[in-house]
Amino acid sequence: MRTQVCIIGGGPSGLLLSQLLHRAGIDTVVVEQRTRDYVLSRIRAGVLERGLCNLLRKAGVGERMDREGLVHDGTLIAAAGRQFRISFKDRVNDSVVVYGQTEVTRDLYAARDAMGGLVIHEAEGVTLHGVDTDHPHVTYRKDGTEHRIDCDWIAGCDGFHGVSRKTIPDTVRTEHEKVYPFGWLGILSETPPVNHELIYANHARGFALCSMRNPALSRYYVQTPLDDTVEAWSDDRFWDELRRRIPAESAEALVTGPSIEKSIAPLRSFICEPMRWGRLFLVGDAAHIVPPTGAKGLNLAASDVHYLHLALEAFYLHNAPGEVDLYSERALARVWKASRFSWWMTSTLHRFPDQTDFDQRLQEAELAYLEQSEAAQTALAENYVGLPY
Ligand code: RFL
Ligand code: PHB
Repeated sequence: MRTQVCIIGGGPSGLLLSQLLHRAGIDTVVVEQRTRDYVLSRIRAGVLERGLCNLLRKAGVGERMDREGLVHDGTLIAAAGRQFRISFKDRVNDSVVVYGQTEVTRDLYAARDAMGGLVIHEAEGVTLHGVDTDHPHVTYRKDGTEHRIDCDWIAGCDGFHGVSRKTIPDTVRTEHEKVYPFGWLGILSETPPVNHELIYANHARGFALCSMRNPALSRYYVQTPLDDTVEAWSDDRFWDELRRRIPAESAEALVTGPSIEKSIAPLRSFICEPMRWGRLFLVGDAAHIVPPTGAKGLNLAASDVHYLHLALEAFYLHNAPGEVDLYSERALARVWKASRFSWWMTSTLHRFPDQTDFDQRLQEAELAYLEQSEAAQTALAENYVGLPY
């Protein structure tokens, strides 16, 4: 088989890239190791920046998001028994949209089906070859048979545990990493959200977040030690712990019910440089991970897709082959800024196991400054709604 761009990974990055390239007349094949049901069962991001919303519209998949997504003009920060609101609208005249990653992925698969695009599922042993030549190819096994795809370019959209990044030799690749000493335990429950906007809570017992997917579906998180297991957390224990960490009025208003999903995710910051080697581009979680506190993971994947689809369009349609050389630098400039913001949100809102009294007082001062200073709120709002592409 032959295609112009072989895309490894059928998550949001790979599907969005394939859709945008297709609309520009560029041929792609998506190779995914899991089943579609598995990909659609992963509960992940919920907050979409304007840049991602615009890309979905450009890709022709924004219609349901525009109809069902919840526009949020601000967020609540709770600390020391008080809470205050940061208005994105007042500070930077912008907003975010709450619409689940699962729904984004579902819409992208529907669009891919509608255009008759190829997604190869359950591809085993995906291997990249000749990446440092002008004629790369990808091999994989399916149903016991070995297959080969020849292409001009490979887009590694295969997430943090994928094969693409590891194809870049150690001598070329630099990985920057920070692992945080805690995780997030998240649950999804078919209950009305406790508040119409998100609540980020700093508490002596640990961070908590109240989020949502729609008016009948809530998403909540609590900070947990790294060695905690899902089995140790009954639904009752989760709800009790959440109530303790959020402001009293919210705790009283909280509607609880059975969880329909429960999982623990460790928190890390990770950036791989460069994001291009030869004929391979890294996109999204394959190149970088941010802690979820700033809601930036999926949004960074989207800005990578933005830079890459324009560079490939320049290559194929506008006789401007030099644009692909700028992809890594452009994408990384934004990745580092979003990583800084995610690190700052994480550091400001969590309890660290080795937090000294001095660290604690600095955190309290940071939150007091955020509550009282319009400039500090503008900085948060500007980053939360997303820096320009
Ligand atoms: P994905 O979603 O991991 O998709 C990669 C795909 O590649 C496949 N794959 C392979 N395919 C072929 N061969 C191989 N060898 C392969 N190895 C892997 C995988 O099966 C998969 O289908 O990466 P992508 O597309 O770059 O998308 C990134 C986002 O999923 C991620 O950044 C966000 O979910 C992060 N995130 C959030 N981001 C936000 O912007 N806002 C949020 O509110 C937000 N909340 C979150 C989050 C992530 C979380 N977790 C669990 C990590 C909340 C949580 C709890
Ligand atoms: C979510 O709804 O899953 C969510 C929202 C905001 C975050 C992280 C996750 O910062």
